[in-house]
Amino acid sequence: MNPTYLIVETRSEPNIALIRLNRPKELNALNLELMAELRDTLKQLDQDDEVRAIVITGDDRAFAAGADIRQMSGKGAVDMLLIDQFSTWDTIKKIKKPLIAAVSGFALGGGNELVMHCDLVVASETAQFGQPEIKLGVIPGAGGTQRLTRQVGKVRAMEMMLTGEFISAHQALTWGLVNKVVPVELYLEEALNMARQLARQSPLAIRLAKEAVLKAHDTHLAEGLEFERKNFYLLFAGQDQKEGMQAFIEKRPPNFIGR
Ligand code: DAK
Repeated sequence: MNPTYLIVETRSEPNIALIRLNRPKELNALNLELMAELRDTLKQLDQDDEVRAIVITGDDRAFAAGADIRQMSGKGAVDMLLIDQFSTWDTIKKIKKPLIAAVSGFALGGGNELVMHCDLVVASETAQFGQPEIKLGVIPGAGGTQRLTRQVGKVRAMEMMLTGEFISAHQALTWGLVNKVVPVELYLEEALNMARQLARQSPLAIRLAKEAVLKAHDTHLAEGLEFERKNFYLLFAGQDQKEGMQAFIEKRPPNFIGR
């Protein structure tokens, strides 16, 4: 497999794989093709006995600025249903090896949801986290309403999802979204250090520990996700989603009408 939108390094260090999201001009926006490559790469690494920990990163300017708005803007509810991106995210959710996010710059929308699919998070001091979907006339679609609320609590999740404002790396640390904040020159190295530490442990114990922590975190999550999915599709049947996304593309403020 030769990915177009990822750079995958498995050979530079024993037992550690590094995946770089690689659409720098689009701030690593997660188009369908990138997500498919990420899913397939993670599945492959999960089956590789040599790999014991996986680091996912972007670049200094952006981890990922969310799903690709241009690709999504013209879609209707039925298109979204047929594309069924949820199965891709479900596969990522089921990866057994530990995933470490090394985040610098923007981690927004689906980008922040991807961070929340990881098990440990190292942020640079320049990282910004947000769920700005509300500004596009939609809501998070990859589990954000459920996972963010579990991680930071109701009022903080409400603040992020209803205002769409970003939070800083230090705020994310205080709110429990990230493990560590380090200077921008160090975030990747720090994430790799964490990966090295995990790679020294028993892979089986790591796998079962991850599974058990996720069990505590995810109980009743399935029901919440179903609920979020229905609401997400519903918004693609309306006009505000079209307006919100078109306004972004045309670089103008949206005019929402509530229909
Ligand atoms: N999609 C497409 N292009 C994007 C993008 C995005 N999300 N974010 C940035 N870009 C592009 C910009 O359009 C611009 O392209 P050009 O105009 O140069 O061609 C380029 O990246 C650089 O961006 P800016 O010029 O805007 O850079 P600034 O530094 O001024 O601003 C920004 C950076 C991150 C504040 C701004 O770009 C921004 O607000 N971006 C959008 C952030 C956003 O709204 N993200 C949420 C997207 S919705 C699902 C799973 C997941 C999702 C949905 C469904 N299922 C499983 C069904 C997720 C949804 C989302 O994430």
